[in-house]
Amino acid sequence: MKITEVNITPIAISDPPLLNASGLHAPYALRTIVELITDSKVSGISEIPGGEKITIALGACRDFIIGKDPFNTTIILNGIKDHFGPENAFERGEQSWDQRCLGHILSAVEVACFDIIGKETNRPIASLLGGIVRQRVPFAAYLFFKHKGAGGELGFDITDNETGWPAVRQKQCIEVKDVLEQAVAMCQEFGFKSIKLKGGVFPPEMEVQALIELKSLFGDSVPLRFDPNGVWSVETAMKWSRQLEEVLEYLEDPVRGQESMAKLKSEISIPLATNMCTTSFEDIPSSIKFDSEDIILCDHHFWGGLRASMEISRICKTFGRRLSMHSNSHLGISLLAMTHLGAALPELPYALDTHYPWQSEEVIVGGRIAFEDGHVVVPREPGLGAELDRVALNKLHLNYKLCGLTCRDDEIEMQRVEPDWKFEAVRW
Ligand code: GKR
Ligand code: MG
Repeated sequence: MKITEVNITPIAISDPPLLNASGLHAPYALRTIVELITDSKVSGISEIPGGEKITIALGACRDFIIGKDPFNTTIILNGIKDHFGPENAFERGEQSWDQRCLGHILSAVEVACFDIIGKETNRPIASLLGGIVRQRVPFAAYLFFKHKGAGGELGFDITDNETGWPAVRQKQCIEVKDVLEQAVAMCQEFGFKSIKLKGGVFPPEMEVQALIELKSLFGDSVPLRFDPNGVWSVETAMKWSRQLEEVLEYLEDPVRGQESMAKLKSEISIPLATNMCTTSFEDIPSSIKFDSEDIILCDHHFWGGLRASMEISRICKTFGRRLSMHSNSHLGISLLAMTHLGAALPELPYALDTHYPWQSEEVIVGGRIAFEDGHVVVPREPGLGAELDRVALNKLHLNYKLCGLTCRDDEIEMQRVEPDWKFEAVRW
């Protein structure tokens, strides 16, 4: 079997004006859909963060993919790694999201190959990762401070007369009471049993107050996490963490860098998690040396694929860390890949992050994926368990061409609303 076609389609999906330490989400989030087609006409698909840089880099990989057997994934990925050379941790950048390219590309190619292998062997991807350990994978409610709107061309996708999550999703969220309303609506709609609040937007006292009120509203049965994306100083984090000791399940990237995380970790009892300071295999030796976190937030899009994520899970176990999962704005192909990984991981101590409820479109046949009591049911169909909806793909590709965005830049978007706003790596 040989891969004969590589189709790379950049798309733009509606994204609400969510706030984070890097600024404001633009009306569209950029994703890239990759499709590999074999000489026997089997198609394998994947989804990764998008933009011009990714599209160009993926295009440069065609020669390492065309003519190769998708079952020889390691050989294909090694060719790509050799071509690009190593990416260092510095290239991740200071923003809340990972700005590297190589991990994304490896993940795109690997997931699409696995989709093909699954179809050829009549097995779901989770089976190829060691088997289905759990039939349903739990996800968490991911709360955001935000401006009014749902993103996209119109800015809104329903009238103000709606109620429940469809209405709350479009509402402004800038006060503690709004956070509580958003949490209730999202948990009621999707059945989530864990909550994460994205912080780093307002001064710590306000965000900590929101967490304390969430805790008293939901009680101990709904674990809470909080993520200010590294914009607190160590002193600020020491001060405010004390108030969160009985409130949080874990605290995600309160401060920047492994050494600062380690300093904080030695002083407080809340478990610390990261998707900012230990973000690749190269970071593991210094993570162990400094003892910088308790939990690594893996993301197959950034760590180089599903098998790499299984490896990080083993490393976590070896070095006394636990694994949780990170997300960015995404559609169903990514959600399904995360679900297969979640189904196959030997241990899954935490519900996975997902931005999916904030999105409204889909690119797979059958439309939006349903959450069942806060879980996604692991597909039993071969491969990922989804096929491309080509009409939707064309429409979202047209969005990409028309929206004028070539990369994510939350600072520029924020400056459209607050012209003097500037990104600061450490703000409080
Ligand atoms: O979507 O604004 C966002 C998040 O801040 C995202 O960029 C982060 O990568 O969710 C992510 C995180 O856990 O840091
Ligand atoms: Mg994070």
